[in-house]
Amino acid sequence: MSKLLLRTLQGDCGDRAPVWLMRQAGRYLPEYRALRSKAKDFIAFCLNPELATEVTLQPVRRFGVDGAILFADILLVPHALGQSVSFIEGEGPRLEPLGDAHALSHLSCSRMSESLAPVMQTLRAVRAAMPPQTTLIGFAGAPWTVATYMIEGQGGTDYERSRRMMWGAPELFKAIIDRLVDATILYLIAQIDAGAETIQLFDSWAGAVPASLFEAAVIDPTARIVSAIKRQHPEIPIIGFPRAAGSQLARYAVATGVDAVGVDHLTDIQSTSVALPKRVALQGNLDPVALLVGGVAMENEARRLLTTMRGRHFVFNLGHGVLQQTPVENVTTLVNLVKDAA
Ligand code: 1CP
Repeated sequence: MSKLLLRTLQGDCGDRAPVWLMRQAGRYLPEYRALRSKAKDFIAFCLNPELATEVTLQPVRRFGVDGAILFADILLVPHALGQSVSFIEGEGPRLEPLGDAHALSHLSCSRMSESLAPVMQTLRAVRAAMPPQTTLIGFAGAPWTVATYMIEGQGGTDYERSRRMMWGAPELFKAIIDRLVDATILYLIAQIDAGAETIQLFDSWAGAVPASLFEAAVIDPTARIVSAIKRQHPEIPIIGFPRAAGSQLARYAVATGVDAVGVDHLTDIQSTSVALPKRVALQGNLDPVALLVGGVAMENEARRLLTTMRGRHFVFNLGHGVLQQTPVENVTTLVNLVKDAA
């Protein structure tokens, strides 16, 4: 049986749009919550191949989505570089904030392959256990988004420390981005070698970058990662998701060399589709709150999206991740709707 998601990302238009959902594994699933309580903390959970494999497969089994996204987190990279990272229940990630060149000098790629070896074990195990028509998606955070956590020490800020550094200490900022480019290339090539069939780069906070710095903080680091991966694995499609990039999305799609772009729910996907070269596939862009609400409103919106994107290389997804309060049955309804639409 052929892999619809992989083929669509490689430029084929199949009989229907493939579907997977960002954050399709997570707390909204009772079977996730049952396993989550077995690990002592969230990093240990991600680095336990047995648990991570099971959690990766849960949404594939329950909903029959076309993609299995590796269960891991973008903050495993700073952890593997040697920064202290922890997750506080109900609050989110906490890192030792990175503020000077001395602290950066302690972060090194040399320990990465050892500390992230369990992730590769997870990928191999998922690949062996998943249905043959499913596509295995590897991922990493894009350098800017990961750098914001490393510099701020947490999420949910207005990125003031990161932006202060961009303007006030541009050499240090560039050195952090460069370290992350190197680390991300190593990490993603290892994921592909372990069985990932496509890769997504999450740039969740791309919308916080000042326009004149977008090239340096988002486009250039992404382009370097894409070209390094393509040199070794030209056949692997790469999805870039510069969330809330707005008017910069079209330039991102062309200048980074990605094969597909994620489109958030604030962006009009129809005009984006017209503006982007046909070789670039689109992925998105249902509002996660429409999924949470469900019912006729969700179904009408999903059908509108499918109709709008008919004839285009399109992967059905959300504009951002599944929200924790989302009723599981809404996800079942949505996935079945997309799979039944001709
Ligand atoms: O069990 C728990 O409470 C942990 C919640 C959780 C989960 C399920 C976190 C903490 N990370 C994850 C898994 C995760 N993270 C995946 C797994 C695969 C899947 O999609 O099913 C992925 C792809 C991520 C990526 C990730 N982590 C992003 C990029 C995508 C996005 O949502 O924008 C980001 C920004 C993070 C950081 C992160 N991880 C977790 C939290 C609470 C946060 C902070 C979010 C914030 O700052 O708002």
